[in-house]
Amino acid sequence: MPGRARYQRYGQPTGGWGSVKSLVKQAVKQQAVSTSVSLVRDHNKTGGYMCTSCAWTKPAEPHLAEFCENGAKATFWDLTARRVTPAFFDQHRVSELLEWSDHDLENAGRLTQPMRYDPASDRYRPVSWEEAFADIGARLRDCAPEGVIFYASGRASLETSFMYQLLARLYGNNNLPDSSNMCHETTSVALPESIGTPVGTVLLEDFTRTDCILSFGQNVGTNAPRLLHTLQQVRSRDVPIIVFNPLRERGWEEFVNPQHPGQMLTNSPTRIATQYHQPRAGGDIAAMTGMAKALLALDDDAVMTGGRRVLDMDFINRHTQGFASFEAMVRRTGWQQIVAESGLSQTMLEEAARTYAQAQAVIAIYGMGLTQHKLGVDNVQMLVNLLLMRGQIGKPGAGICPVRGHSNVQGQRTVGIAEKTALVPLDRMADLYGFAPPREDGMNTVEACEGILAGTVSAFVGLGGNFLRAIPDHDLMEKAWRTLDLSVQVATKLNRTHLVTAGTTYLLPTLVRSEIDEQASGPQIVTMEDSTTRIHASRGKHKPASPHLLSEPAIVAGLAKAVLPANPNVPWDQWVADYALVRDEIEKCFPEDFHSFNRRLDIPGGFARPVPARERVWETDTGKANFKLPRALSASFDDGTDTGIMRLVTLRSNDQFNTTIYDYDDRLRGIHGSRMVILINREDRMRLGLPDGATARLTTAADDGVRRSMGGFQLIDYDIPRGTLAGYYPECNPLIPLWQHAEESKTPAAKSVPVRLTAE
Ligand SMILES: Nc1nc2c(c(=O)[nH]1)N[C@H]1C(S)=C(S)[C@@H](COP(=O)(O)OP(=O)(O)OC[C@H]3O[C@@H](n4cnc5c(=O)[nH]c(N)nc54)[C@H](O)[C@@H]3O)O[C@H]1N2
Ligand SMILES: Nc1nc2c(c(=O)[nH]1)N[C@H]1C(S)=C(S)[C@@H](COP(=O)(O)OP(=O)(O)OC[C@H]3O[C@@H](n4cnc5c(=O)[nH]c(N)nc54)[C@H](O)[C@@H]3O)O[C@H]1N2
Ligand SMILES: [Mo]
Repeated sequence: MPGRARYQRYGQPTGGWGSVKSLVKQAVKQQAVSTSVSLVRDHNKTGGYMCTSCAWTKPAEPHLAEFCENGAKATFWDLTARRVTPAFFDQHRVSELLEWSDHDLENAGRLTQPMRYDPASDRYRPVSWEEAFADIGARLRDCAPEGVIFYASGRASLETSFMYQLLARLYGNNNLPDSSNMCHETTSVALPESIGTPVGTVLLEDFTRTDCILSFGQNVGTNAPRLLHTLQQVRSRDVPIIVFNPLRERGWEEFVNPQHPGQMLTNSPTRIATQYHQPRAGGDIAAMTGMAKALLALDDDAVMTGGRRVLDMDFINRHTQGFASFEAMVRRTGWQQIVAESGLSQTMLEEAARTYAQAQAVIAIYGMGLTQHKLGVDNVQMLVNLLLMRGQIGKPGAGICPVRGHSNVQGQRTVGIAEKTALVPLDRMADLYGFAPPREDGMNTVEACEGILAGTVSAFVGLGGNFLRAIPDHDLMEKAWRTLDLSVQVATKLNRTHLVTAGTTYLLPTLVRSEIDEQASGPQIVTMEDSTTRIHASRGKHKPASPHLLSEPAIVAGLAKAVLPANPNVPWDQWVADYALVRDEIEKCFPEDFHSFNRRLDIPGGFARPVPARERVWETDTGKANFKLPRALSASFDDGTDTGIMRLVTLRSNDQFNTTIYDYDDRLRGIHGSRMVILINREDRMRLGLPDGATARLTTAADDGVRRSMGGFQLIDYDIPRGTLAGYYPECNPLIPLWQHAEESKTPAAKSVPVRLTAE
């Protein structure tokens, strides 16, 4: 059990021996050391399985070992020898398990059998698959379809996801929220308006051609560490990398490649960021406006002196719309305001702009630091504006690069897991499967939560994930969850969402991706889409954790057959027997993306879906790339007038994957032993009159009549801008009001929660 946190700044580079030590510790803890050989042979390799951790792309020519510290941890965590059997549930009542931490619950091991909650004994009891499906089917048939949610966390394969969305639509709704709603939904709303595509434009090969990288609000060392291999190569060409992040994240500072014996022996790191700017949380629109202003000034000089233009006027004139009003807005905005909102000096922003202006091919990388704000959409569109000024989209070595989260979160959207009907080829599905698909938009994550709170949702089916821990307003949501009639959770490990029980609650355990998925036609292949739109095949290699597990496609089919009338156009059993048939259906529904799907499975490095913006074809309302005006300079909910309000950033540690907590070491930030910490600028702490290491309470500054307050946080003096605080997700989620989400995308604003800090 964690106690007090110890903090000592981590002076070592990312990767290196620290990384090796950390993953060996996990391998031993999970009794999964024997899987290490396969890790080298099969992980992210053609013919092997694709990592379940992040969505970063897998190269055509992999490294000898194509994995990172955190991918290896995720794999050990999946292939652990520990088991949660029916005997475990005999020993532990659900009310007892509710006291366990997120770490301890998942650390208990892999679920082995389908279970149903028995309220009389307060225990989960084993149930046969037949009985579970039949009962769930009968209950769902009794529900009004519009009150049932089909949630998906972004891990399930393209095959499972396709079947799952079809199940929801045949059942009668488009209630298909997914983890993307809490994540890069902001990207999916912002990019189509700007450049006519919901996904990034950059491919891995662009990194070999780029001569400048901008990075905003993404923590590469922890959340997409294999990207560091690429960045290291980029840096070996002396390419500048400009980072904007309130925290100095080690991954952006220095990296020693554990797969590079020379570097390991000498411990001589590669410096990654060449400029590191620390804006305040929510200060990026202002920072980017400052860079745009500096670019205009450099361009004015060039025009005056007859030098080389900084703006790409040819691109702007031929390919974009809205530049004049964008330019006017930037010229109108004063430096004083920019500096105040961003927390960065004019000199710093001019320096960043000068480096950007000198480059010919620029990639902009970003993550949750941009998407999880009130004006998250404006954040992303502002970054696109910066690129458009210099024609940096749709040419080799350049483009916009959102780094996605879950390993198939982007792909789930591609094959129809979407609550928005406009994103799905419903007419084609109607023809293919002979039914009338529901035409009304379904609920996204926030709307599903609102429905649960309002009592209009009666049942929740979760294909993976830990919904109740991942969403905002935990306390309100847990209470409301108990009023659901039915909760069905398809999962690999036990988590808190499984323990907050509904009228009827089922736990349906499934295979992990690295396990062999044997069906009637033999071992199966599944596919997923990475952050750069490349589709990869994955073949499990390990013996399943239990003989009772079903694959995700088999579970979806089992539910579908139990709830839906038979339909000769949807042969669920045949699909489960041979997933190649599901890929044929995906190809029929999405022919542009998936032509010759089964024949392209093993292209090294995957095959890329077409992205029109890569070819400078802009599928927007204007037929051009649109400059979009930000609505304000601050992306946050608080307007900065009350100095008592600080902005809380909620973060992932180096020892977690979302709500899965591997351990209590955030090595790269130097924090060990506890996650109940708040990182604070020393001056802020002194201003509040609090001693170093004091225990503090955070209270959300929102006047909606709900008190959201948490104590027991240990303060740590940290290199963080004044007015910005940082704490861990999901521990801090009770502080986030459900209604504080990004406008338009409804992504919860987890990166600048307005809070007040007091002593305890
Ligand atoms: N090992 C591991 N890998 C993961 C995950 C994991 O939990 N563990 N999660 C996966 C998922 S689902 C996702 S979505 C991704 C998430 O990966 P990231 O996008 O990296 O998300 P976060 O860790 O939430 O934080 C991002 C960074 O944004 C910075 N930041 C916060 N506020 C601001 C701001 O206002 N402006 C700027 N410029 N920066 C800001 C934070 O300091 C932090 O470094 O990673 C995926 N990969
Ligand atoms: N405050 C705050 N809140 C956030 C965020 C934040 O940065 N700050 N980030 C948000 C983001 S970006 C995301 S993506 C969400 C994540 O939200 P989710 O995707 O819902 O949560 P995870 O923690 O990834 O889910 C972990 C559970 O998934 C199950 N699981 C693991 N592998 C598999 C599998 O292969 N199949 C199945 N069926 N189940 C599996 C296990 O039972 C495990 O307990 O959280 C969001 N919430
Ligand atoms: Mo995510």
